[in-house]
Amino acid sequence: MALEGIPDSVRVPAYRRENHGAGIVHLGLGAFHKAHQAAYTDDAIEHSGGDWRIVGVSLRSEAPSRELQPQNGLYTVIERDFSGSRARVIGSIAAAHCLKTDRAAIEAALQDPATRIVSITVTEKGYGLDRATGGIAIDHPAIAHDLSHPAEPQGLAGLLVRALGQRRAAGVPPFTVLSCDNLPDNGPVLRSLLIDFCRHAAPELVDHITFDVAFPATMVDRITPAPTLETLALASRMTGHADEAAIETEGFHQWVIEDSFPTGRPKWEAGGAIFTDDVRPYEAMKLRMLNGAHSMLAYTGFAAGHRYVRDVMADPALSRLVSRHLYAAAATLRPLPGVDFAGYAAQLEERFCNPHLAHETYQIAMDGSEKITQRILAPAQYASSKGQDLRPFAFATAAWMRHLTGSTHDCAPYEVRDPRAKDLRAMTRGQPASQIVFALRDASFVPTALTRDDVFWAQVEELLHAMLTRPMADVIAQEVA
Ligand code: CS2
Repeated sequence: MALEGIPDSVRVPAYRRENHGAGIVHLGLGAFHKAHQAAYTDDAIEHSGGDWRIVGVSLRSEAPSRELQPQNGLYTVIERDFSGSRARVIGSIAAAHCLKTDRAAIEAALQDPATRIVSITVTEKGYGLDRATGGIAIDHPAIAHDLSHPAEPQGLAGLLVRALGQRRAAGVPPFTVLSCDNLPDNGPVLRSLLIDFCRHAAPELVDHITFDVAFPATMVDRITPAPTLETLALASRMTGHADEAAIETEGFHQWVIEDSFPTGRPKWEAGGAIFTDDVRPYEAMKLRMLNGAHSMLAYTGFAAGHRYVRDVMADPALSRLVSRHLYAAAATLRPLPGVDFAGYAAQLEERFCNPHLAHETYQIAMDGSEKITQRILAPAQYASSKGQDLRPFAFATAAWMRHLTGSTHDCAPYEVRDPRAKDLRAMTRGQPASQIVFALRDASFVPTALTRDDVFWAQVEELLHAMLTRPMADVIAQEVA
């Protein structure tokens, strides 16, 4: 991958990369970061300059740095939607490291006064959050490791706390911590998590993190499937270069950010980012409508034999369930000035139908125990408190539980990918619906008020019984009849 010889049809950075230093360390160098924050940062540098390039860090996998390093950080983003495919080469990544192999370089970047922002996409399970307390989950592997090995952290909390402590000791102002994961109130949640981590590991930093470090909240959105060999082949056809790090994504992108950056930030508005005082209503809308419908259609669609989201949307009965879910989720939201939820729902349905995105239901079905609370159970609890229709949420919850059994209606086994997979499979495999609901309704990720709603759990049990005893297609057909 190089910028020479790229056809005019492909957009390339209109700035000299070497003239712009790094100002951001990003933790979680996956496809989503490459499609989202790195593209916004590319726009910002192109538009307004600045030393804002990104040092990308992967905490576990060696693949991202192995792919990006030989390409000098360059890679292709292919945007695909109804209007066709467009390729763009992103120049904002200055370096790519893996914590396993490049710890010294990563620590140096985190301590560098030039680093003013540390942004994060480590997915929900990367935080080590105890949902019931808002503090650290002591049994989370990275949290447990980092508490006992503070000088060699492997996880998010350990790395951030160590770096913030070292900066403070050296008299370097703290960086701004920018969570870009699909968690409600992601900035404040991460701040509370780090404060709790410090109480155990570094009590002298509690006040510093409480009062001196900014944790702006964000809502991030861009549907980005895991890249495949076809993605790489398409990138090479479009750019004329081999590209091991290419990704594909949709044309749509959205970023709503709380404007709290004491040490400055790139001009992300150039890429369309919206700055606001209160991200929460946007986050709730996105998590409950987009991600909630995504989870529902992933569990249901996977069980019905649909590999991709676009196949789900081509199934008339299932796509009606998607509409029903979006409508019910919208009813749990506070009005958001300037946003029409019906229009947002229609736009989501169109995005889910994108014929060029191969977004696997199995991918979205991953890590359900980390997603189900904010996507399905929190809106269900709201609907329950207002006497609203609970059925769509009960349906989604039952479909998730059905997924946890790890076996299709035809008894084909599949892997349940979830940090709690072992326990969840043990609770569900071979059990009747009543037993599964009994075991899961009091789990730590179920909002307390919802655990008491017998009507909701009776609906979940009835639907789960149907899903365990009949083909999913029949259950869906009956549900929309
Ligand atoms: C998806 C999200 O995999 C999932 O759980 O729901 O990754 C979704 O595609 C993004 O949040 C879209 O912005």
